[in-house]
Amino acid sequence: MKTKRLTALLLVGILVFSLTACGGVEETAAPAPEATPAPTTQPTPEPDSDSDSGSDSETRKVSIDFEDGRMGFAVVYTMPPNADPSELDIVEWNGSKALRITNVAGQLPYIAFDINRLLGSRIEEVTSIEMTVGVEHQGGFSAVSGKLISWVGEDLEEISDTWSIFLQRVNPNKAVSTSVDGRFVAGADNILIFQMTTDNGPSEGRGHATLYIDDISFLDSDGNALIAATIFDFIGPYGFGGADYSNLIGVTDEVDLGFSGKSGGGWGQAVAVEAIQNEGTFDPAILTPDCVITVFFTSRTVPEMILQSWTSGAPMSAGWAKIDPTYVNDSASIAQFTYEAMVDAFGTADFTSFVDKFYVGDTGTELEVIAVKIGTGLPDQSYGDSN
Ligand SMILES: [Ca+2]
Repeated sequence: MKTKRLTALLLVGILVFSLTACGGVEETAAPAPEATPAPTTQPTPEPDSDSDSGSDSETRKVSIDFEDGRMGFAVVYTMPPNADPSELDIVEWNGSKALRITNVAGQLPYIAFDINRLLGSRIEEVTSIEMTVGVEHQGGFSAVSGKLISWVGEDLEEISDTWSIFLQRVNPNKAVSTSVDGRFVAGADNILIFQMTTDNGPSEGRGHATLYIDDISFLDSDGNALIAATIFDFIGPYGFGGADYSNLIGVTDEVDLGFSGKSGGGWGQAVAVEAIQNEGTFDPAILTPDCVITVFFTSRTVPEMILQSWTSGAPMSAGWAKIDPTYVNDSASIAQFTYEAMVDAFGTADFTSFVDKFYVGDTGTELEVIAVKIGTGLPDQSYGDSN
């Protein structure tokens, strides 16, 4: 496995060398024995003239090697319903320091990296990302796989590439994202998320995976790794709140309605579900006294809930009842809509007769609804304690 890593690094070196020395002539050169990636002997006329002189003129291969012990730029993302509240630390692994992800609740880890602060304005030069990923189970090897997800551009569009460790002899393996190619925008809170999506460990009796990440490379178009400023702590995009349950009331007997979706801003609807009387899956009978609908979302503005009616005799003349959330957490990633607010806006408590369609819509900026849950409100408790 060490040889594999070495070969990969050598290949990168050779590619960089052939690009700079031969002006872009590609060749599938066999890894020459101990080919020292000759520090450019001739003054190569570099096409990009304004790259930093001096400090990083030598070919870099790794942006983050964890040898400085810093990991504040990475956090565990716990908002998705299947997210594991994993623990992160830095340990000796495979001959050097690496980031360790220890499973806590048997769910799937999502680790977010603040690539915006790590790279600053040079984030826009990133054409691909690579990292070394290893897995450990109790009593043997089990396969794992996942995704490298990036939120790119001004609108934090989500794009992803898959990674896997299917065989013991390729553990560790490389996780690579090439779809990020030039799509990061500086200052737009773009982030990178490492996610595990499958873990064969539990079904093979080996428990949950412990994962290791090392040697993260943010590569530019020349194949050079950009310097990462590991001193900055993770801040992330507005609404990237994870388990921030501030301001929210408790909810008991909560169920996930299974609704999710995205809207592109401009008062669009991320979730639109017809009522069961219209062959849809939304049952208006669940809107009972004291119910609270809790919406988990990502957006720069707080979403609204809409109840629509086109049944004759409906109380609201407009046909739409727009409901603002009664409670929103500090990081604006979770909103709660109370029964009272629904009745107020809809004009009647007779939802079963009149609700034809249920929506969660944006209020002018792009919205992703991650989950919609309903349960009975416990105003005297906080959401974190009741769940
Ligand atoms: Ca290391």
